[in-house]
Amino acid sequence: MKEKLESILENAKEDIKNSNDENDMNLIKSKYMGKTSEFTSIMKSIGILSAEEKKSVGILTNEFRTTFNNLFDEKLNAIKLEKLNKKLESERIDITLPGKVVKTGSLHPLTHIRETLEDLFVSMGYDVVEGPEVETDVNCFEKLNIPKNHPARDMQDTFYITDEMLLRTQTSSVQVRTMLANKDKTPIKMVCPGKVYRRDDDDATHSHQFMQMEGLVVDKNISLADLKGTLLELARTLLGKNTNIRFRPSYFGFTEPSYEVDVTCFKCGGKGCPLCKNIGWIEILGSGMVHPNVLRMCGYDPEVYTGFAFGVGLERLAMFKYGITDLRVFYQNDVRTLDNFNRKEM
Ligand code: 2U9
Repeated sequence: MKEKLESILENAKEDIKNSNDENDMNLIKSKYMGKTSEFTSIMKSIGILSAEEKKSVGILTNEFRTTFNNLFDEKLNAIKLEKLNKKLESERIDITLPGKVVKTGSLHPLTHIRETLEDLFVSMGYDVVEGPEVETDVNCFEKLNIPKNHPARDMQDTFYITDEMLLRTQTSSVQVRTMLANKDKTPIKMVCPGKVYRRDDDDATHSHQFMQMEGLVVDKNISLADLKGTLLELARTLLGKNTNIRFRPSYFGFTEPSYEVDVTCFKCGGKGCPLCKNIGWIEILGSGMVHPNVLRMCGYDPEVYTGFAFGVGLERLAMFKYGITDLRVFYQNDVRTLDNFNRKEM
């Protein structure tokens, strides 16, 4: 019996050695361990052996099975590993090949400036409020202390739709609407970005339509110091932390006192250069303390409340910041020009 099993094992070893794939291995398994195999008939015959023979044949068959299974598993694992390696090799990806360049869009410079300012003011607790571009004469002029025949109306040549309706010349009408709608007269902190319209002939520095952002704060005890601190923050956020500001007296019907605000030139730091025309300062916005008449007409008692307001033209800011000399590039939307702003640092 021993010789018999040894001879079967020899054949099995030879077959396993010559096998090349999982199919071969399946055939080998059934040839040596299947129902009709010699080994199975030996196992079946154990039943008729004497107790002593049973014991010795049992040991031999166990040894046979263990050896066969070990050889079989070892070969099957080797075949599987080789197959996997071939598959990995055939699916190999050359990660050093250059990728396809995906062209991404970029923010329009005006959008970038608007969003920067909105983020700053939201971080200081302001609401961002928008309103209609077609406005009433009352909201755009009357409530802002610019009555009919007031010279300020000549300054702002307006697109009138009817005697009473017009294209807004400034976003101030949004603040007027907010103050009038605020029945409880609670404090207000808001910025209003948006398009405004003036009857200008378009050239490198004028446009009949442009972007503004105005701010308004109304509360008890609001002072010029609050306005100064706020505008210094605005200037430093947009133009860098070393920027300084100065106030020059001016006149607007809706504020008293009124100021034009200059920033130290961000090209030369204030020493004087072609950008600031050797002055060291560049005017960027207008501001002031809300006129008592405006507070009253919008429902706030000027004896109790004070406020400050400011307005800034976004094209003008972007032109200085990015060295643009013709504001028409903002509206031509030439992708090549806009691509120039597709940088991380803006
Ligand atoms: C209310 C009260 C006061 C808004 C203000 C300016 C000063 C200003 C200009 C900047 C450049 C317009 O785009 S620009 O030509 N704006 O100088 N705007 S104070 O004052 C307000 C607004 C609303 C109720």
